[in-house]
Amino acid sequence: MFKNAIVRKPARSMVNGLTSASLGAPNYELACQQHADYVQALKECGLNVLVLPSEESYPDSCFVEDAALMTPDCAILTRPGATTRQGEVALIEAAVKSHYDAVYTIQSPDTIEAGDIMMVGNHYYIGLSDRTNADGADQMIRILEENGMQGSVVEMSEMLHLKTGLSFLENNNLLVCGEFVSKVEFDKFNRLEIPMDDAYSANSVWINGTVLVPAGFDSTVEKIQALGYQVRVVEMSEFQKLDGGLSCLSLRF
Ligand code: CIR
Repeated sequence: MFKNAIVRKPARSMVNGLTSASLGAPNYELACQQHADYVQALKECGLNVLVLPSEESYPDSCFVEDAALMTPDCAILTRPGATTRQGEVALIEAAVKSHYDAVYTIQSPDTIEAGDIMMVGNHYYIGLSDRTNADGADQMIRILEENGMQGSVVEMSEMLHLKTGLSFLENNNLLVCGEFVSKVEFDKFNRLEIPMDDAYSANSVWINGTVLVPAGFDSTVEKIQALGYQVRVVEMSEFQKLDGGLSCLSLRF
């Protein structure tokens, strides 16, 4: 069960955020409304939500998930592979330290973004993406092992982050999309395949028995409900324009 979440309000500068999508610039006012509803959804799932102020110097800073990994035993501040995002780590450090005694930091020059890390119980799958390199993953795995957890790497070549195309919904259920559909690493899971047309909804988030799903993906909602989960739909259009999914907007622990 998760008890807490940390989020950061979007900055007006989000219009200059990194993206590979061709969906146009986000509308800031609408993004703020969607963000407020996202916070409401986290609260409905029983979380205490710490809402950090917007940070204009960092257009992607609302995507807090990438700057830290929160485990039950310790937190690890990352070192993003996107150089324009590296300063986000210092910005979130105090909030992370306010919740954890043990806080580690990934050291330069290695890089890792926590959007590439999927927690499955005590095990952490780490995608080797354009943002996360093998040395960054090794550092992370060493820290996890020192703290009684394990990690393993997943080769990837198409998606932005590991969790862009994968979501663990607990009870062995895993949403899989695109390059992850046929990966042997995930054979042991009950895989729910998300077709490429619905790829954005492969980033859904399990929180205490409820699954947050982005609006507009009815067939994903039906698949998840058929497994017995409650679903809470969240409008995400303005964050999708920046390649940001539901998981990216919060740290949950
Ligand atoms: C970026 O490209 O870094 C942001 N525009 C989106 C980050 C999405 N984060 C995530 O998937 N964990």
